Amino acid sequence: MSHPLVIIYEDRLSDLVGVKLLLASLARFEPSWRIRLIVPTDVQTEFHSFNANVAVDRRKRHSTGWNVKPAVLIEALSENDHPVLWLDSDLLLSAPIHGLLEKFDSAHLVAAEEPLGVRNPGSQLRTLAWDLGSGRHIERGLNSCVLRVSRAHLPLLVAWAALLADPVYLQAQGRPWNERPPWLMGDQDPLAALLGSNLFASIPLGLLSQGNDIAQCFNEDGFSVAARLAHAFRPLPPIIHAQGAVKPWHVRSPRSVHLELSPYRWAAQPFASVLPPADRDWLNLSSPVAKLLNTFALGDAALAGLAPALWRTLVRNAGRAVRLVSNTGAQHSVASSPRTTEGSRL
Ligand SMILES: [Mn+2]
Repeated sequence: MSHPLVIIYEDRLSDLVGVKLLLASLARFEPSWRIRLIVPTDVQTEFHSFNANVAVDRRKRHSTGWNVKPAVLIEALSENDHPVLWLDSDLLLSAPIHGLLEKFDSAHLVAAEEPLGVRNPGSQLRTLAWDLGSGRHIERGLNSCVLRVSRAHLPLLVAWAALLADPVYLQAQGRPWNERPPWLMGDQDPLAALLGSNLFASIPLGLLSQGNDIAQCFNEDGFSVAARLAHAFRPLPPIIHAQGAVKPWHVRSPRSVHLELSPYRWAAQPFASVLPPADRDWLNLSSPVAKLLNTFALGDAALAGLAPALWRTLVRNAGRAVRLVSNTGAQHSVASSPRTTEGSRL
């Protein structure tokens, strides 16, 4: 398969740190890949200095943020019959990834798995909530931080763009996270709905495995306890994702310990020189707790954050058990009283 055209998009000036690091890591590990960097801002950064293969596109698109994904993929596929690879700007490579992608032929849509702990994973709930006929159930949560597509996927991408323009979806995007239903959280939920539907169930899916292929650094345990133990004193997964609204380079005081100890910070170290000195503070540990945990872990990228990951996993599982018990209680009381209301649509 030919090299993919990489697409990176960022419209937030405060997050160009991630873009620079991703470009530098691509230059090191995938030096022959062409890159289209879409930055609809008037920032004057010389992106070529981080990666000679980058073509900068400053045009504004109709959508912004992650909702731009299908539109810019369709654009690139219409120009040329080559595979196109979307990479979130909060990704970083720690090794070459062409071998990972070449495991899947061009009929496959390649995406990443969500971290294990996310609530309500799987496509079925999303497919049904969007009123699409179910064609298959994809059990693992789907994360669209990496997406490799080809022209075979154009009808899917057109349908995805339509769902991302749906007023119900757009309205939900304006609400806080905890008020959005699982099928309207972000761009990847309508995509999972479509891939699980009978319209697109025949598209073979190549999922990059969380923990092995990609470290999903989401909260404390997105890069899980098991994955951290498996990578102890070994190289990190080849793709590192600084997943979530707060990024390791967002300098806030006090910083969360897990952000200080994010494997992303380790993976960023070799590329520190692409950042101006004022943007490098976050690359140093600052809190006594982070320094202590790092010392105990002998400076290992996977192990330094093990204690916070373990803590978060325990708390999450305890919360799940409590919800299970209280739901069972609620079901008992509903069963013993006359039904007065219709169940809501999912
Ligand atoms: Mn991301």
